Amino acid sequence: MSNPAEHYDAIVIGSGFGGLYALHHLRDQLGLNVRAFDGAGGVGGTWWYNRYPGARVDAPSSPFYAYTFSQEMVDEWEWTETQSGQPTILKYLEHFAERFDLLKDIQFETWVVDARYDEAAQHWLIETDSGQTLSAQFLVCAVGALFVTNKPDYPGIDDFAGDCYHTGRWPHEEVSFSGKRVGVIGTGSSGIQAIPEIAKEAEHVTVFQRTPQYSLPARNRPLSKEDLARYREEWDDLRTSMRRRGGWPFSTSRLRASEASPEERRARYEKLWDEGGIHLSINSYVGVLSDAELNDEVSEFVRDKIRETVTDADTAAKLLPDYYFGTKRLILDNGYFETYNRDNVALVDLRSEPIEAFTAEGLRTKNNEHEIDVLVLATGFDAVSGSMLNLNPKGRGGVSLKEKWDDRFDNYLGATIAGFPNLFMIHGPGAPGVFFTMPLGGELTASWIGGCIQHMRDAKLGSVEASEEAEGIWDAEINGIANRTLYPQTKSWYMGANIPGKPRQFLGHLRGSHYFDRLTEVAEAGYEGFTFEPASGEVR
Ligand code: N01
Repeated sequence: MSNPAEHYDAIVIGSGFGGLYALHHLRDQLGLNVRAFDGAGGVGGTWWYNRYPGARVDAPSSPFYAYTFSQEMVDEWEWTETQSGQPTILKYLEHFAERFDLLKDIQFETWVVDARYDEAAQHWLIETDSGQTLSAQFLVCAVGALFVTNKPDYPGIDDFAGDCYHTGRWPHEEVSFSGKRVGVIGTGSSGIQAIPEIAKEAEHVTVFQRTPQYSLPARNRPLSKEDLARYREEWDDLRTSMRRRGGWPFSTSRLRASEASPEERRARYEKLWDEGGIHLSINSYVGVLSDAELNDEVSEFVRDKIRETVTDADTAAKLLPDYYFGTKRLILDNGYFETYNRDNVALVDLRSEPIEAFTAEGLRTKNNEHEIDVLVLATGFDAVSGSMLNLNPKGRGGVSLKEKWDDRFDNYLGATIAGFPNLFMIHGPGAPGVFFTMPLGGELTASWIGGCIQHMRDAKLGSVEASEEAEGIWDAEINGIANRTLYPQTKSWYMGANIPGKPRQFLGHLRGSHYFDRLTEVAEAGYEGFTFEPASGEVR
């Protein structure tokens, strides 16, 4: 790498919720000289890429899936639905970038293709695909927990001659399904949101399902002016409540299932089902995600709903999930199960009828040929670790992240990695990520990173690095939490189980509020678990 012409205090990679806030915080609140890069053509991260039909936030209410730090932003942005669609969220992020004058410091359509730590200079050297070289003392990786797409490697898939779209890389121009026979592979959050919309337009849709899913009615509705006004008025308290209650300002149930009769429990599940959203999960009874017997009861309740909704009994049977409720990402849908009552929708259960091969005209399963014009891959992501490995920074001694994370995604606090000084991650492995509100999680993490940088500036320190011992303790802590639940018993992207050959490790922190308390405690204990080096020269 040639000598960098430009030096910054910090380089931020990514301009989604986390990266944009990191740029704002480090530049405008700490006064650092910051440059940001994004390979996309605009801000938005996940919301820039995932523009498939039906893409919509699955948060309980849009005002809480937003930045929380600025009362002015809360006051001026008019959310109109409880669960906003992708175009609205993208507009919101564009508005944020303009309002805080961030665009001038973000270089779009630019991929960081190399990042190496220079131990002597105590800074990172960055190379972009446009041939620029830059340096920065700190590298903030806001590269997205759900960015690297997972494309199935079925024999002949590249021979398919029709159009093929991945939900995570949806084209920016209009995609028309009118008069088309569409095949959709994948029934996670993306597939379940897209299928009802595609079915409204296409001549025929065949859904290829590997694992049936628990999906709850989203019950998206207009957000009343009164609710919005109340949120604005109570914003400070709501924000505190979000921070304390796992990302959302709602209380979770303290009711004990053992103190209610089966009839009372059933009535409660019905009420929560009618309310929609994630209420069945958080507001039924204590322990739904850790008590197998209680979970079985809620699972069966949802299966009954599927049986009631889907008129064809064979199709309904194929749609019944058989793992613990909530241990794969719970999905909020807008008429997903009802879609199977349409004449133009068919379901193929890949567990009994696997895909054998693709042809130019479609695909062949064990028992059938399926001719299709368009293939939609809603097959998810190499989640959380994938985007960091895609960047593959090289730390001390030139050791790459791919080498370090060969068999385990060791890190400290989901935000730092031993051997990679002055590098920070937002939503890294072991951070709460999707188990907390992503925008607030990004804000809190970026603020913690800013605090660490400020601490170093005040003390004239050149580098900060997590210790391997701290990584071990952290690993035990997050897995200890996960192992007290039913999550590890299910094959999911949370466990890395959706990607062949990926190490199996729980990729999130299940107690988001506790996690952010831990970040504070670590800082207050003088950044326990980190080692600092004095600045080797003038900190540039
Ligand atoms: O991806 P997924 P996603 N052959 O991994 C199947 C967030 N999100 O893009 O379950 C056949 O959940 C796979 O099957 P299985 C949210 O956090 C949020 O839908 O692994 N099928 C599964 O059905 C979510 O969890 C929002 O057996 C294959 C599907 O593809 C995360 O993103 C919206 C296959 C992938 O589901 C990822 O969701 C959308 C193969 N070879 C997403 N490989 C909102 O907030 C995979 N599958 C709005």
